[in-house]
Amino acid sequence: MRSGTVAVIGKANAGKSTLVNAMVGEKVAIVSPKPQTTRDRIMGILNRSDRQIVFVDTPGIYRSRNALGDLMLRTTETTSRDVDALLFVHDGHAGVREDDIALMLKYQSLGVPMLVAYNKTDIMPAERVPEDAKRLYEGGVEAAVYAVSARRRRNLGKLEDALAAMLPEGEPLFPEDVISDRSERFMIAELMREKILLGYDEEIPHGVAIVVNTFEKRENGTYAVDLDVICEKKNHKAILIGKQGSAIKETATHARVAMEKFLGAKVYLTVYVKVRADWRDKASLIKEFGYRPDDP
Ligand SMILES: Nc1nc2c(ncn2[C@@H]2O[C@H](COP(=O)(O)OP(=O)(O)OP(=O)(O)O)[C@@H](O)[C@H]2O)c(=O)[nH]1
Ligand SMILES: [Mg+2]
Repeated sequence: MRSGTVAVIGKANAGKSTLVNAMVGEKVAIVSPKPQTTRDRIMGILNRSDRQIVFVDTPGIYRSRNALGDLMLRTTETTSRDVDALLFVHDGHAGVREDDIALMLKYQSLGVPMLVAYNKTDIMPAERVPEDAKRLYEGGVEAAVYAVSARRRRNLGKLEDALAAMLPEGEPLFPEDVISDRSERFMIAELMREKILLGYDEEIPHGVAIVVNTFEKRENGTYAVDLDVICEKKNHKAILIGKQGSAIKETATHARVAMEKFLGAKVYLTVYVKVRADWRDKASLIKEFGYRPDDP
């Protein structure tokens, strides 16, 4: 039995969370077209009779502009040092730039075995893949490059086999029926954040945190969920709510449907929008809203 941990790292929006979900076969991490979707490390666990691969999804590498961003980058840094292997996800569609190579070299230098997943091959000309791979090798990247499409689940079997071969022999780290280290409560908050990422322009979702006040399973099997959408500014609150509450109502409906799918039961969802000025630069509020990635 091969078993171990694989940190999934790379620039923001490269498709790390999409790839982890595709490999695990279940949605363990939210996905959106906006960079900085993932804020925390999230384990997604792939179980087979001969292997257990514990993927650790991480916040994408992005220029930080606040204390939350700093924390996210630190999370990725510390996670990368403490795993059996690294899977560097590259957005092939965006091309290969000097800073991509520099980033790969930086992680390669940690001395942890590394593979590159060259992602999004479904939306680019096939002939570019070998050209780009050559540029990476000429730039000093030593890791094997796997051309994949996380969205179309292309070439993932080969990548999985290559990752498993990098892991130590040993007992599984988690029971076989576990697919994530995160609670249902966490996922509920994340699904709300995902729908906000999808529904509003960038500056709004990046300043949003979700606080779940109530997450309760009732006797009849339904769930009661009561949550706060925290934003940074008064005018953001107005945009989030929309005319006569229309915007937040629509977003909450999308979120409720996603929560019902995830929990397999009916959900009664209540949402309030609140302002906590510039919380992303206030350590105590960052912590209060659940971002404590430095904790074990
Ligand atoms: N066409 C295509 N799009 C993809 C693929 N993989 C991911 N995407 C899209 O890329 C966007 C970003 O995906 P995520 O999985 O959220 O990316 P991420 O690397 O986790 O991003 P952060 O959490 O912000 O660092 C989403 O719109 C995905 O649907 C792929 O293989 N092909
Ligand atoms: Mg992500």
